[in-house]
Parts: sequence; structure tokens; C-alpha cells
Amino acid sequence: MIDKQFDKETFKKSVKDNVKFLYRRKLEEATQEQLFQAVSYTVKDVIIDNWLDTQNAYEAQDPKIVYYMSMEFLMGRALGNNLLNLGAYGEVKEALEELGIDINALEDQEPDPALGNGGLGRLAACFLDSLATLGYSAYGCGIRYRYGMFKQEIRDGYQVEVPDAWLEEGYPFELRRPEYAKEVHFGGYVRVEYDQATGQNKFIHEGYQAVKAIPYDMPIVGYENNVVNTLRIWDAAAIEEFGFDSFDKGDYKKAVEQENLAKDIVNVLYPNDNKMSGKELRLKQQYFFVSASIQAAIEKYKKTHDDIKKLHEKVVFQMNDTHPTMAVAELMRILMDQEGLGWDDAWAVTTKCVAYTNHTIMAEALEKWPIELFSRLLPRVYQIIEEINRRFIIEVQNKYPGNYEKIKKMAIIYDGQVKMAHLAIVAGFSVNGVARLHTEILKNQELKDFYEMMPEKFNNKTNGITQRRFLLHGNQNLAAWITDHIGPDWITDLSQIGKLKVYADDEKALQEFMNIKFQNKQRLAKYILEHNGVEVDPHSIFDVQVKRLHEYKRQLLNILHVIYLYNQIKLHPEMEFYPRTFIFGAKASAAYERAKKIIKLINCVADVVNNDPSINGKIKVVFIENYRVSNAEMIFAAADVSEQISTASKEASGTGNMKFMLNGAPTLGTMDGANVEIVEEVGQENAFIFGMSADQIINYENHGGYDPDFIYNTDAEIRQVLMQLINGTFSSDTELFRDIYDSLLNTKNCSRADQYFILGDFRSYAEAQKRVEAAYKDEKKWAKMALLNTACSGKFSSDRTIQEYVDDIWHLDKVTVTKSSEAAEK
Ligand code: HBZ
Repeated sequence: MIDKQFDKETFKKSVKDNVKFLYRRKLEEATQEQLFQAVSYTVKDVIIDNWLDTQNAYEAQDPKIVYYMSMEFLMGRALGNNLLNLGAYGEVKEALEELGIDINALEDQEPDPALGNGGLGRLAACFLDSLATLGYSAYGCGIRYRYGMFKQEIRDGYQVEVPDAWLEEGYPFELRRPEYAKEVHFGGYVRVEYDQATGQNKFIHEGYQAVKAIPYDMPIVGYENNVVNTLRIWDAAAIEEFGFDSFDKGDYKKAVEQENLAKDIVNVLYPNDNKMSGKELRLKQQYFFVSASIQAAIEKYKKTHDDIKKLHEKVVFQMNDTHPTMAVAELMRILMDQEGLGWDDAWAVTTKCVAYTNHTIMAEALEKWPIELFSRLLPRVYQIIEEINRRFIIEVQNKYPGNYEKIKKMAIIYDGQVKMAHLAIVAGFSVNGVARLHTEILKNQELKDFYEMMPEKFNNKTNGITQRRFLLHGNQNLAAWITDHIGPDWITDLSQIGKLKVYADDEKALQEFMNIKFQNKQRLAKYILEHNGVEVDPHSIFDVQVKRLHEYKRQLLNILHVIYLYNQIKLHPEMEFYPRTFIFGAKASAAYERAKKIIKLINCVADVVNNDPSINGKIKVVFIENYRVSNAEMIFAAADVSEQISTASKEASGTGNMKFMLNGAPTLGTMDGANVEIVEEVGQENAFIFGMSADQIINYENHGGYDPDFIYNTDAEIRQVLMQLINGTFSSDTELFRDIYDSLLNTKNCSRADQYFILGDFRSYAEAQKRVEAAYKDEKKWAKMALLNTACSGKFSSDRTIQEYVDDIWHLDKVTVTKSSEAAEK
């Protein structure tokens, strides 16, 4: 059992003291924001003791460290999660009640640190939680964006992006560490000098612009194990503070330039999901955090180790997609230019230190940088990549003599571009996909040539999620119920949740399980009423699709099907129809016009359907504004149906699908990503699967033959739905949705009609939806299905995923942290 972290009375006193010293106020006078800050500081004090103990334990035990390099960490709120992981949530809740403070209201004060777009960033956050809980030494390495993911407002049905100034009030769970600042260099040129002494060339980078990288550390609290790891995110500052002496020296312009360069780099997260942004600033961001992180890692290593050639024994860099791939060249640069290793030694170390995770096969997401831009911004790094490429091409030639096709397809630099994935694969000792199907597609399609040449590197690591945030915190009633029935072990070992299977036919248990779901639906209904002004019936089926908006995720299929149902009900008012609430939540990338139009369409359909008295409220459509981690927790807990309807082969894994399953919502989905493994765990009979398979889709893509116009011409009901996009049914502006309509058919404007097979899968989807309705009507059957989804979700914990990364890729040492007597006395 964990040491007691909080004494209630001490805690209360500390909160009062903080209010006094921070704000010169009495508790009763403090605002909610001030209370949030004061409580958070009290919690941080306790965390800091554990943080120090963890550092001591790591110093004593010298474990291997993983550096999880990611442009994104979508952390969600910290206060509640930290309290839970400290094992202090209950006590603190009581202590706050005694002070007249409601812990939920306090938690709602916290901004969501939204330093990520979607799945990739949230995965990184789940991984950090699992690493700390399992007792592995890990750093998250990223960027402290001043503005994270934009806040989404819906005005007149349109998405409007509002800046997310998450740092405005001061973020209590971070620690500025200026003593660990690093310099990062951009631009300039490389001068080559022959070194008499060594007989080697020296490469000297000159004429560069320097930026200072200042780390901010956020604590990552393990679950009741005293471990506190670190998320280290870098802020940028000008090297020389802009000052009056700059005027004197006439360096005014230079000083301003430096200041601006620094400000720009960390200003904002690019809001793209699954799409590359070819902006110079993005490349700067990448190098900025990679260089600072690698410098810090090497510095730390050298404090206690002398042989840099053994770096890989203590350090591994995991690259979260290709965004940090510059780590390869940066590590080579430091090993050669600063540590004095020759190419072969540096390469031997680098290729044992870096590993790469691929998260997508979407062509538009694959990173390619023009060599002109790359070499101008990072001349030395580019030079190193050229040399890696030169040597790799020789290897390819040796393996496939005379086969120039191979070089064309596999080169790191080709057609005037640097291909980051190729660099990551060539240098990485491990290449992994994020679900079994995805990894198979990588091996057999996208990265086939690489797989054939180096099969030993390829492996699968099916994604996972942390049950501590998405059940223990997000669904506290269900969590308590589960613990009552099977004990608390599931919290750190989700495979234990399988013990719930014995309740699958226990009527009382099923009743209780569904009662909790109903309460969660009431909570969400209240939120919807407050935020959307729409009344929804918690007895209706809550059918939910929440995720980034992207054509491949097919929110359009969902809303077109809603239109189809609406038409059916209007045509046959007497037909039996179980009331349904279709809930959407999605941010669209700010520049993704069609995605934004789909949001407008959903809202226009909602307007018409929700206000048509003739359908008796049988269908409601709700678009939840500003979908993010904090409201996601509540949404998963309240969902009946989990919409996972991507075009097969396109969704690498999905992780929302796992969060719904954990919370007892069966999947309505295609055989894509991790859905395949979800169905394998829960059984076909407890999911609603439809649509073309990945093989069929890939086959169509490779050979043509798919003709949406045929479906349009032969299926009158589908045709009616499409016509309604352009005949004024949902907007008096008949041209508003013309682009969406055109995208589905072979019109002159469209090169690939219905690229995501929406019409192709429509009937199959509608039929699966019918099965959902039939199953839901049978209350007992549904309850059993829902409970079995929770009970079979054991595989999808990020604890399992992380243990696989540790066993197969990272080979980390497990550490135990005991509380020091000094901290325990407090
Ligand atoms: O990574 C997602 C995949 O789409 C999803 O299937 C998977 O579950 C998840 C975790 O593995 N990918 C992303 O979220 N990708 C991005 O957000 C992204 C952001 C910027 C880019 C490219 C991709 O330049």
C-alpha cells in the first residue's frame, strides 16, 4: 500500500496558505481560478517530493532511459489525474468539501493543455502515464507551444478557430529549468578544415542564427508507486536579450530578428492531422526540439558514463512518426563533430539508439522536404543526410545490382526531396506500425521494398489507452462498480477486467451496469442542454462519433445516413423506430475546406431534423463544440454506440475505439485499424461490422473499377440523399454543399470520385445500423453486449503496449521508488 500522501488537515491549511500568499486573500474571497491554482500548488508540493525521490532512485539504479520524441503531447487536464495517481483523490475531495469547494468545479477551471492534434498526441500522453506506472525511466520530449490546438467555436454552424492561450493564467504543473537551457543553430554554412593531428576533415558550422531552448518540466505521476517521470517541453528565447546596447552597436535589426525567430518557433502547434505541412517554420520546430532534447540526453549520459560508444546501453530515442526524424542526423552530428567519433562509430551508435513508429499510410501525411529548404536551414544536418543516403544507395545497389527502380523507390534523397520516413527506416533499428492490420499493410504495400531488404526491423505494437484516465477518472461510477465486483487490480493490470465476464448473464449486475450508463447519459444530456441548447432524451440510443474531422474517417457517411433515416421516418411516419441521438464532435484543420463544410453540413442537418415536429423527436443530431480530452472523458462514459467507420486500410489504429469499448459501447465499424483486434477480443456477435475490407479497397485503388455513379444511378434512396445536398433541403443556399456533392460523383471537378467509398459502403452501413437498433431493443441482449465490451477490453491498455515496447524494442530496466523518510515525515 502506498504511503499516505495527504493529511487532510495539513492539506486544508496548505490550500489556505497558498490562497493567502499567492493572492493575499482569504479562502472565502478567492475566485474559482485562484482556488484551482492554490490547490494545484499544494498538490505539486507533494509531487515534487516524489519527483526528487524518483530522481534519487534513478541515479542510484542507473536504468536505461527512453526518450519519447514527439511534436505532440495531448495531455488533458492534470489536477484530477494527478490526484488519482497519487492515490489521494478521495481524501482531497473530502478535504475540499470541508472547505466548501466542489472538486469537479475546480477541475473544470483547468485549461486542457492541448499540445496535440488527435490520436498521435494522445497516444504519447497515454504512453507517458503507462511508463511512469510501470516504473520505467522515461522522458517525453516536445515543444511548449504558446498556443496549442485552437479552440473551436461553432458560429452559425461553421467552425471558427479561436487561439488557445492555455498559459495565460500561469500553468501550475510546470517547472521552468533555465539551468538546462541549450543552444540550437539555424542557417549559415559549413566550412571544412583538414585536421593535421587526426588526418580527418573537420566540419565547422558558421554564420548561423542561434536560438536558446529553455526546458519546462511537467511531472508525470505513476499510479500509486511514488514514481514521477518528466515531460520536458522546450520554450525558445533569443540568445542575447534584446537590450539597449543593441541600439548602441547598431545591432538593432539583428536583435529583433533573433527575438522574432525564437518567438515564432514555439508560437503555435500546426493544427493538421494526418497531413504534412510543408512550411519552413514546421521544419524549424522539428529541429529545435530534437536538437535540444538530444543535447540534453547526451549531457545527462556523460555525467555518469565516459564511453559515448556505449550510449545505446543507456539511451533509446523513440521517434513518434517522422516528425522527429532529424534526431538521426543530429545524433550523428553531435557524435562526430562534438564527441569526435568517426563516421562508422557514430553510425554504429546512432543505429542502435533510434527507433521509429509509423502512424499513417495516408500519402499526404508522408513528410518530404525540398532539399533547397533543408540545406539552407540546416546545412550540416543536410550534409550528414546526404552521406547517409550515399552509403545507403550503395547498399541497395549491392543487394539489387542493376535495379534502378529500387533506388528510385527507396532513396532518402530523390527528386529534390528528403524523404523522412526513408531516413527513419534506414537509421532506425526498429520500425513499428500501431495495429496488426496497419503493420501488415506497411510490410506488404507501403514499405514493401524496405521490408524485403530489412525484415528484422519491422514489428507491430498495437496501440493502447490508459484506463486510469478513461475509466478511473472519466467514469468514476463504473470504476467503483468494477472494483466492487473484481477488486482494484484492473487499475494497473487491465487484463483483470476479464473477470467481469462471469457477470454477463447476471441480471442484477447487468441492471446496475446499465444504470450507470444511464446516469452518464444524463450527465452528457445536461452538458448538451447547457452547451447546445438542445434537449436530448437519455433513453434514446447515444450514437457517437468523436474524432478529428477527416474525409477518410467518414463523418460524411454518418450524416448522410442520418439524412436517409430522416427521409424514411418522414415517408413512413408509422414505422417503428427506436429514438436515436447522433452525437458528433470533431475539429477540422483550419485550412481543410471540405472538412469544415462537413461540419457545417452536420449542423445544418441538425437544425432541420431537431426542429421538425413531424418526426416526434425520434432523431436528434448534436455537434459538440470544441471536442477535447476533458469532454471526451465524459462522452465515452455516456456512449451506447461507438462509430469507427473509416474506409478500410486508412485508419492506422484508432484509439477512441478502445476508449468506447472500455466504457461499454459496442463498435459499429469497418474492419480497419485496431477494430480488427477489438472484434477478435469481444467476438463478432458483440460488434456491428460492415463495409469493404482493406484488401478490397486496396484492390480497387490499384486497379480502378469503383464507380459511385452506378450506385447513384441505380439506388433511388441514396440519390435522394445526395440531391438534398444541393436542392435547398438543408440550406437555402443550394451551392453551399455543391463541393461535397461533387466529391462523391464523377463530375468534371473531381479527379477521384468518392475516394473514400462512401457510396460503396452506404448500404452495408445502413444495414449494420438496423442491426444496432434491433440489438438495442432487446434490453438484456444489449446490456450483455455492453458489459462484454468492457470485460473484453483488457488487451487495449497502454500498459500492455508499453510492456511490449520495453520487451521488444527498448529493453528498459524496471525501477522501484521508495519514499524518502524526509518526504514521508511531512
Ligand atoms: O495516430 C493517428 C492515426 O490516424 C490513428 O489511427 C492512430 O490511432 C494514432 C495513434 O497511433 N495519427 C495522427 O494522429 N496523426 C497526426 O495527428 C499527424 C499530425 C501531424 C502530421 C501528421 C500526422 O504532420
